[in-house]
Amino acid sequence: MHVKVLVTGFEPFGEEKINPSWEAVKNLSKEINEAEIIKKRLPVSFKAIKKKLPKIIDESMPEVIILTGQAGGRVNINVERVAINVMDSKKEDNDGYKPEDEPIFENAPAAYFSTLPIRRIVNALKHNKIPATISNTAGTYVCNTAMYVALHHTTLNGLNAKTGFIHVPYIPEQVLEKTQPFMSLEMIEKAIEIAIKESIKS
Ligand code: PCA
Repeated sequence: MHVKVLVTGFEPFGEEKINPSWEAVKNLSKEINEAEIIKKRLPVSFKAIKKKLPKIIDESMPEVIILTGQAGGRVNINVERVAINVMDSKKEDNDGYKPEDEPIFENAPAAYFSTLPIRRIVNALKHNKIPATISNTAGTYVCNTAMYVALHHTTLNGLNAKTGFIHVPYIPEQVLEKTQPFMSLEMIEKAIEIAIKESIKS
């Protein structure tokens, strides 16, 4: 069977000119281990994510959904375990919206666990000498919202898609003027490719 994998990265936000998640995703092959790779760039906007991401999922009907985003300051690949039903931000998103203690959806579950094989992905990354860890918080900014929206949508609609989120560190060109951890773009690309390969295994 022809497996489809939806892989997303984000547009830049804050002071940054680029977002390493999209830089890595856009360079992925169109086909990995015979799976079709569908790549999409997402807006850093709480409201746009709630509107657009379910549509993107319905249009592509993937078997696997891997969302990726930048986590400036994190030192390695973070495979997220959980998304929580909260939007809370100290900085405005790219639409100028700054929620405080707001639920993503009213009367919806407090949290969803990733349905990707997160432990297997981290082990495979380490096996390939890529520093990686399971992360127990995707934050409360737009990335957590994207992960929650995707899991809520697949759950409510009974879609059979393994779904989760991977945060990536800055790449070197972003840290020339700040003392922050980084990882090469090539290593991030390889990490996402490995995560895809592990996720399409049954
Ligand atoms: N990182 C942000 C949003 C977009 C991105 O790449 C986050 O961690 O929420």
